[in-house]
Amino acid sequence: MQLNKEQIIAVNGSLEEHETDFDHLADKLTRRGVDVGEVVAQLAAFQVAIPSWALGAGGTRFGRFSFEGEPGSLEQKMEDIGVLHALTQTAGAVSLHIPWDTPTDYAAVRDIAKQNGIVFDAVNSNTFQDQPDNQFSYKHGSLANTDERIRAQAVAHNLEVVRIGEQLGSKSLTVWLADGTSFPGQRSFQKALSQTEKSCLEIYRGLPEDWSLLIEYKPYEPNFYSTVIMDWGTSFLLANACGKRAYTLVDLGHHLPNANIEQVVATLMSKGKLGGFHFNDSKYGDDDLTVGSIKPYALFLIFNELVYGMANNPQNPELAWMIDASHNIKDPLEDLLQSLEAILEAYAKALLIDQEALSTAQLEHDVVRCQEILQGAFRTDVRPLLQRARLQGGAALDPLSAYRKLGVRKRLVDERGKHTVATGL
Ligand SMILES: [Mn+2]
Repeated sequence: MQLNKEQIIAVNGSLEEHETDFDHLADKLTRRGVDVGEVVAQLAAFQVAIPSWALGAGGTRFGRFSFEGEPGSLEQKMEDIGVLHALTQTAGAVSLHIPWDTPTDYAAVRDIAKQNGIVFDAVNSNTFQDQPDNQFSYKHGSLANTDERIRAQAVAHNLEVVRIGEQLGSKSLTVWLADGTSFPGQRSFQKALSQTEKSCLEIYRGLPEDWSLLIEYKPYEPNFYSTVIMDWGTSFLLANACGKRAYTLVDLGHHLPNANIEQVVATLMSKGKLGGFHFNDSKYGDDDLTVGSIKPYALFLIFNELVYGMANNPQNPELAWMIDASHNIKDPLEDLLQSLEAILEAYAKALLIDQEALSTAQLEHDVVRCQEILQGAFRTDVRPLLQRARLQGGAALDPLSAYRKLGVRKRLVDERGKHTVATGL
């Protein structure tokens, strides 16, 4: 299924209310010294990759409730991302998970991507599950395993993922390791870390010259006593050990409660080592909830550091942005539309922060003024700016309402049936 511009323009209807709202906001912001056209252009340029595993209903460790009309193949997943991109003009990339979404027909997959204006972002490897064709099990670890043959198998899998990505135009590999222990004494921390470093280096040396390695971290789960790459510091030291094209990847849900993620972002960007970013939201742990559904102010503060870093840290590469969320009670496409909206809202609000005034207030130790500047930007209803950015690209005024008015889910169920199941968690 593909949405065309005519359908979207028709469902947008009258733009009168939008124009009134936009003009009012633009006047206000212009008086505050904001270059509104520039903000809209930055919003329009912002693209977030959709992971191939987020198009179906997510699972929990207790069960999975299927959602009707789920994509049953990679081609159908790409079509779903095409729908998101047509509605928002923000979802112009896909991040593939191998082996869940290994292409069988590369030409067909490249074709669908082209038709829908989608590029291939970072590819993701999987050594946290055993695959049917694996000789050895990852039960006791992969890149950090005590057994050299198992480490070699895990390194070979990562390089195989790179070969797949190369055929699609990807330029980076994301490694997230489940390796760790669930009980004290189970493994030597030092040996596990040193094996991981060696394995990462082997992967890094196998990358094409224009590829990057993104190293993700997470404090716990599936192991509950220790994880080898548990925090940004461990990821950072592994990235440094590998070389200049290896970076840390921050996933919002991969921190212990109350971690100051905005400070982590600032530190990594100042060192030129933040390579990728995974969006989601959480209340307790790696909950993978819709972006902005729990802590929108924290997301805004993180975006403040990202915006500052993008403007002031030329040593840091362009970031690979991705939504990494998945759960089991919403229509996955509606969920992703909500996430995309929340990401752009936080980004827009961060772009409104008067950095010069903030810097002055900081120098004057005017703590109250610092807070007023941040919260003034946060309290602004920026939705007319998001609407304007979308309308300029031929997307929907209100993507979620357009999705419902166009009856997308019903059409997908008619096409695919009620009982298809998407690969993924
Ligand atoms: Mn992630």
